[in-house]
Amino acid sequence: MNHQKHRALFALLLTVFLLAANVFSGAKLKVLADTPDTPFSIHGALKVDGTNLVDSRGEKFQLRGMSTHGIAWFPQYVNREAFQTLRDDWQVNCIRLALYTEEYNGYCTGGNQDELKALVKKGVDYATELGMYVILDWHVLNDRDPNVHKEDALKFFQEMSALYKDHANVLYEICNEPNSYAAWDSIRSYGKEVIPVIRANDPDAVIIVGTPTWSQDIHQAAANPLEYDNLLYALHFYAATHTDWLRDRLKTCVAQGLPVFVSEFGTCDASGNGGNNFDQARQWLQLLDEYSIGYCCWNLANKAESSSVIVPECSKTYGWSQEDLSESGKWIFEYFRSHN
Ligand code: IDC
Repeated sequence: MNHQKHRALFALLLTVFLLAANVFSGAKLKVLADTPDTPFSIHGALKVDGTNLVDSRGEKFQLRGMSTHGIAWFPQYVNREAFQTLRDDWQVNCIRLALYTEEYNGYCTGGNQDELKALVKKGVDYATELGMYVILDWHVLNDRDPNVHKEDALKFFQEMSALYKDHANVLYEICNEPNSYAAWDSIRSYGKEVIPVIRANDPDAVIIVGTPTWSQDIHQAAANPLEYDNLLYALHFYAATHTDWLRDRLKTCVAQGLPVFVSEFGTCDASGNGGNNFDQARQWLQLLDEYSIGYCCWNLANKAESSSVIVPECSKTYGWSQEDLSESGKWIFEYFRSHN
């Protein structure tokens, strides 16, 4: 037998062996990653245990990732090479796909829903192929109260959870940042409608719930949490705006038993475009590391704003080098890499 045939036979036997190993171990063959050592192949399905997110072995697990900007505005960064750059160079394990609901071309305000969903699906496919975790972020912001577009949310999450019920690397974030008049009661009642729709398809899904005042009022959720398991409550910070007082709130809520996830943070101020405060950002991330709380950085785009990690002059959509990164980009790149 020649060399090529040998190799083909070996590959075939290996595939049969791996499939059999999966079947006999009773493991659900959820995601086929392209290389054996990916975040997902190592950590598998996640779940919430007390205040911790844990991996399939029950060990504390921290999601660390980048959030896209609004995918309607910056679709070019939803590409496989970008995610691979983030996984391999930046050493992150998670991508958050931000789907604005209300802003210009938002999903519920004139955006092409089919195209936006196709983009979300591409994002999930790439993350899945690369063995990364991926968060579907229903990016409530200008709509303030998630109930404003509840019907669309129910349809979106019904469709996505049916599609991804076997993808244990997919997490659902049901309302980015309720704000102004949107009280916890109102968010809670929205959760009581949306969560069961997801869980009917995907009973074990980890679901992230936004909290009042741009996802800062986690204490309101702690006082009256939703009665489901596998939930994480969102706390967002922007380092030049939110400091000790919000970190103290985090400590108090965790002590009360609330599972928290920082699905979005910035090193700058809350406008997304002020000066960076790296000293505060470091204090935040060190605290989150100490608590094993995960976080995603805002944002993967080259918009002319300080929270964008790529400089406006750079049109590369992957494989960025240091000079392609903004000040915040360089800082967070270093922070992510310092973990390995
Ligand atoms: C900002 C973007 C900005 C965009 C604006 C739209 O950075 O380019 O024009 O949204 O309203 C959040 C939000 C997030 C914001 C970000 C910065 O979740 O959508 O992005 N921010 O303002 N919460 C606190 C800050």
